[in-house]
Amino acid sequence: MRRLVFSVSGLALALVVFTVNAVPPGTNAEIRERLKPFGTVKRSLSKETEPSVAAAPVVVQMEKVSLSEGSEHEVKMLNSGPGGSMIFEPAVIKVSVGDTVHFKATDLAHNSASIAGMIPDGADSWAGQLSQDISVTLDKEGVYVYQCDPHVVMAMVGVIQVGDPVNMSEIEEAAQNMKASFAMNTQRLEQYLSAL
Ligand SMILES: [Cu+2]
Repeated sequence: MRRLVFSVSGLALALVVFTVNAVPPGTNAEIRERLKPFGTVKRSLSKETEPSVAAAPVVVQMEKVSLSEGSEHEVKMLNSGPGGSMIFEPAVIKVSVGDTVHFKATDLAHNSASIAGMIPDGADSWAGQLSQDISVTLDKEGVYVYQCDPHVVMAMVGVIQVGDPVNMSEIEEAAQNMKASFAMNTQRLEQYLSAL
C-alpha cells in the first residue's frame, strides 16, 4: 500500500518536472503579452511632419463660428464665462467689412487692445482703457487678434474675422510664437483660430 502511494507521488512529481521543462513558464497568453511590441512606431514622410521630442498635446478643435448677423456686435470682458476665466465673450466672432465691435467692460480691470503683427496689413490698431468700453470699426478684411493687457499671460485674447481670413497664415505663425508667453490656457488661441 505504502509502495503504491509512493509510486503515485513519484509519477506526479515526474509529470510536474516534465511540464516545467516542456514549455516556458506562464501561459501562451502571458508569453504573447511579454513579446508584443511596445506601442506602435510611426515614421514621418518628411522632416516637416516629424513631431518634436516634447510633442505638444493635440489642440481640441472648437466648433466653427458662423457670420454674426447685423453690423454691430458686442463682446463682453469677463472675469469668468462659459469658456473659462479671464475671457472675452464671445471670444471668436466673424463679422463683415465695415462692422463695429463694442467691447463691454462688464467686469472691471479688463481692456481690449489689438496685438501688433496680428491684425491685417494697413488695419487700424486700438487700445482701450482699463474698465472702459471701447468700440472698434473694422474696415480691413482679415483676422484680428486682440488681448486684455493685464491678463494676456492668462491667454485673455480674442479673435475677430472680418470678411475672408486673408492673413491667416501670418496669424497662425504669430500665434505659435505668442503661445510661449501664456502661463495658463496655453491652447486657447489655437482653439479660437480653429473655430474660423
Ligand atoms: Cu482682463
